[in-house]
Amino acid sequence: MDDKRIALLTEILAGARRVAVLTGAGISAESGVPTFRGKDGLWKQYRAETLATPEAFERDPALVWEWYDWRRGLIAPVEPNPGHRVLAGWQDLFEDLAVITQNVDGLHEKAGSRNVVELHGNIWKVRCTRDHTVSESRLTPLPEIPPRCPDCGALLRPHIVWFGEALDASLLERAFALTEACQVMFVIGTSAVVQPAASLPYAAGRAGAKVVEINLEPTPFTPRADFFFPGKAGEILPLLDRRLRDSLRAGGRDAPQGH
Ligand code: BJW
Repeated sequence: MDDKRIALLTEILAGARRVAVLTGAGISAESGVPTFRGKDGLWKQYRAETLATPEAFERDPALVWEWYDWRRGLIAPVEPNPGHRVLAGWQDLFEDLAVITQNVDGLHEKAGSRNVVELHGNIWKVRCTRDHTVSESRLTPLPEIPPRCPDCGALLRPHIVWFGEALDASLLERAFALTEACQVMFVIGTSAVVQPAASLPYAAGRAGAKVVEINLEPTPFTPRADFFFPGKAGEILPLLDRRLRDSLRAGGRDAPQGH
């Protein structure tokens, strides 16, 4: 990797207090969670419209739940990888470090990240279709498909944002507020095509933040990124982390300026 660019980014990070991170499926790929798009992505095997829309659920809730039950079984034993862990460690380096994730796998929290905005929901939560109560559900495999609300008997649905559904307004507002207040935004492992999340990096740039993208391949956002590091998040983040900590030590500091 280009040493000069890393040195420049390290200098910027060493002076930053507010950092926001937008993550997508790519950050969990090295933990063994399949991504959506791309050659091994879930949408190659399954059609989004038949599984990840409210219409699909109305048509065939059992089919949709079978797919989620399979994914829950796949994600349950999975551990966070070095990429997730570096981001959790950065909470102690920056005054404000927020992770805005499109992922539903809960791996940022499992790695120890505390300030996480889950834009698309969480696969370990279910919602009653009658009164919209959200509860945690970690049983895998599910004992009954489709599962029913223990209180009222109505169908439960995954607490996940499907295509055509609005994101939780307060979470989206928080994501934009964090984006517009940050000095540096990392955009990691997302194809940057699904709205409204895909608008966040542009909003960060417009608000004056430096935007750093890490991805195996360029995305529609790449031409607008201040830094683009091609490669695996689980390798690039630990490398940036080492360089940042070395530079802080060399400067006689163990945390960025502003602490
Ligand atoms: C690595 C790596 C490694 C791999 N290291 N990198 C036309 C224009 C604009 C918008 C629309 C439009 N038509 C329809 C829309 C709206 C639609 C949308 O954006 N569609 C686009 C696809 C065009 N959006 C919506 O419907 C949203 N809602 C909405 O707009 O509501 C409006 C509304 C308002 C008011 C009332 C009512 C409605 C909702 C979007 C919900 C998205 N949900 C999903 C699926 C949930 C199912 C589930 O998980 O069970 O969320 S879609 C799927 O995509 C999932 C993801 O969170 C999301 C983003 O994907 P992500 O994370 O970017 O993954 P991939 O696979 O795409 O990319 C992985 C990347 O990682 C790749 O780039 C790899 O290279 C990289 N990578 N390994 C680094 N090791």
